[in-house]
Amino acid sequence: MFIDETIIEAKAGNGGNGCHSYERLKYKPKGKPDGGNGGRGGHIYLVGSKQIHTLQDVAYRRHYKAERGAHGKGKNQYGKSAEDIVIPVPLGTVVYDDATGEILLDCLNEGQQEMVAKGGRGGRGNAALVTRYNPNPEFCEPGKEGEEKALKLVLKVLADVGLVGRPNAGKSTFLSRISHARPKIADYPFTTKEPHLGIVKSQSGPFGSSYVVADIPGLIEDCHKGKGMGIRFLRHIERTSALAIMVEAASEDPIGDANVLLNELEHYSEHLAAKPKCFIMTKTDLMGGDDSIKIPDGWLGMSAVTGDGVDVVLRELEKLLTQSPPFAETAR
Ligand SMILES: Nc1nc2c(ncn2[C@@H]2O[C@H](COP(=O)(O)OP(=O)(O)OP(=O)(O)O)[C@@H](O)[C@H]2O)c(=O)[nH]1
Ligand SMILES: [Mg+2]
Repeated sequence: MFIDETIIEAKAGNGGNGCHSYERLKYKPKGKPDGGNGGRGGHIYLVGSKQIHTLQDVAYRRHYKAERGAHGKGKNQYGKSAEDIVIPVPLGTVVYDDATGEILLDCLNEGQQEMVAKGGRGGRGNAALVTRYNPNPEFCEPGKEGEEKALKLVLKVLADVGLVGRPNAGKSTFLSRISHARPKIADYPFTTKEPHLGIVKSQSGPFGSSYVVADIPGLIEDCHKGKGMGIRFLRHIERTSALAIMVEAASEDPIGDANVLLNELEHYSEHLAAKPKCFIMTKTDLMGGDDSIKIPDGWLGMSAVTGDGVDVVLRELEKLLTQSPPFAETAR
């Protein structure tokens, strides 16, 4: 299952207690203080991983608790520090402190790591507490508490181009034509229920040898009010650099339909609606000869089934990508 939002509890380990102890020697009732320090509690880290694509596993476990540090012992033995917990998250995960809303991590790269809950320091044993004025401290410190936080994890997949269209516009068909991605395709609306990413080989390549295209569920009028599948999944094209607005040739009013789509984008965020974009009429193979007049000025036409016009669309997408660098936007 594709899960793109979850709250987890992270509790770092407490520090181990310091030890209160004295050297024991033959014929000497009480030697020098020799209580060791406690060990540090385990930290909790999140780390970006290319291997995972959803928050499902992270959400399933939900509670993460690191061990406490071992207590110090006599004979100046220090307690062992506890193991840290490292939680892998998919690239594109934004981590918020759920209590304050502060962003703790915006995970864009493989291996990018951030401590999200700090383990408590171990308490000092009485050996470490000796001072000139108190050579025999009769006390030791307890370990410090580990941090405890509720973390909100939101996945916003990383893609360069977002496909935007009504259900059935042919978004998934286009993605499967231009990449190895195989999203489900069918002639009923809302076939796509979660984002699919496809890697497209670049033709001109000024920004790299490939780029990523995201296919998301279809948008309908008023989906910002919760109609259809809502607009929550628009977060997955929030960080793209360009959008392809797709309207099928069967549309009575292509410009009106495109405006409905733009309006929904606007409701999500102005920033999203303002991205560089191109307008594409899909399924042109279904138009009769003269109907080509129907393609509005400045739009491109293509058929993902016959392949007609697909190259021109790809060239246009690359042109838009060179105008704005990939992953330009930060988390919101
Ligand atoms: N004739 C023709 N049919 C197409 C073309 N592109 C897509 N279709 C058909 O249109 C229907 C919908 O295509 P999808 O790719 O699933 O559309 P979608 O935009 O991903 O739809 P949702 O996932 O429901 O939002 C399918 O039956 C496709 O076979 C095309 O270029 N020509
Ligand atoms: Mg689809």
